[in-house]
Amino acid sequence: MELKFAQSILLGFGLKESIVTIKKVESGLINSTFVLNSKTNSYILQAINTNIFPNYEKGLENILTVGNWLKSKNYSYSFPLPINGQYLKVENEVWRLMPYVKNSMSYNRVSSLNQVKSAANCLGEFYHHLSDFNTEILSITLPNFHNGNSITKKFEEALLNCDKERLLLTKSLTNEIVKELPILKKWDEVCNSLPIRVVHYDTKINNFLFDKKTDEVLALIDLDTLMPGCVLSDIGDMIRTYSNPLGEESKEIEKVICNMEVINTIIQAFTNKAALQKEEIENLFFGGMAITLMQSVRFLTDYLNRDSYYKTSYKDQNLVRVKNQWALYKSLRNNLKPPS
Ligand code: GN1
Ligand code: MG
Repeated sequence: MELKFAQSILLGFGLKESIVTIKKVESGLINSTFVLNSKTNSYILQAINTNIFPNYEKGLENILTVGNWLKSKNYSYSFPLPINGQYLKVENEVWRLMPYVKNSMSYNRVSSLNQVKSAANCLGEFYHHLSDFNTEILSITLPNFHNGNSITKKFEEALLNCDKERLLLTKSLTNEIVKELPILKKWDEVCNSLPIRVVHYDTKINNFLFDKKTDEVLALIDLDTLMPGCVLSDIGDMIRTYSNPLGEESKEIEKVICNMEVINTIIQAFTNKAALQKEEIENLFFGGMAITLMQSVRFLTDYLNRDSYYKTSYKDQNLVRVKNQWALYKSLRNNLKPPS
């Protein structure tokens, strides 16, 4: 990104500081993210992928409504809101600017149980403060986002219409994954039987910001998917990403084995803070397993569709992601029993 362009966006948000440096943030598979530094302040500038988030205006309303609620509840973490409560449209692109959370950093994989506990505490407090929030005032900005049936259908369509070379290359893996699809059906049944809550829907490890000095969580960020849903989506994505010792991009597939100590820590810390119902607690393990399978199917669908959804930086990256998630799923399945 050119300095001149970033400067004009900043001005569009009414800020007259001079930008000194711009750094592209490489994590995140959907939006494009940059850190802007002026002499006195730092900002996060993001271009929203409007193909994937066509309802971004409603999404912004969700973010502001939940942000204001949490402010009134003394939530102990940062919840960085878009500056001016607005997005800026420039030549068909939609931009938002946010304050940079000072002294923060993120991880793609876990390196201590303290990080796990700190993140689960943060999510637990989020659920605690939002337990009496009326979810009906939020918009469903991504209909069927974690719906097992809809994800299965998209996968089956891809199997019919996809790149035949890629299909051939993934034949045995695809067959194995197809055999597990009933788990996604079970997922829908379980989720439909649980209370509707405010769900972040993207609680993967690199969406938690940690304090560079203390290694405690400062914020849970990336709020485009904030909408009504079921707690298993969030605890499931935490289990999926925190229990994976190497992170979702690792090519060392044989080393991708879930860490049960991490999973038990997540569940214990989370349930200590968030007052959940018995049926929710009973299904937290299952949530991790089902979300990991769902992510295997989503990456495989995108691989078959020639990488049209997730950003990739090398050939067959989505296939590596599928293999990684599938290995994690199998190790979870060995440890966790789906509900009967
Ligand atoms: C996407 O944008 P990002 O990287 O935070 C995806 C998540 C997946 C994740 C996998 C809207 O999240 O659902 O779990 O990639 N977001 C959307 O890394 O599809
Ligand atoms: Mg996201």
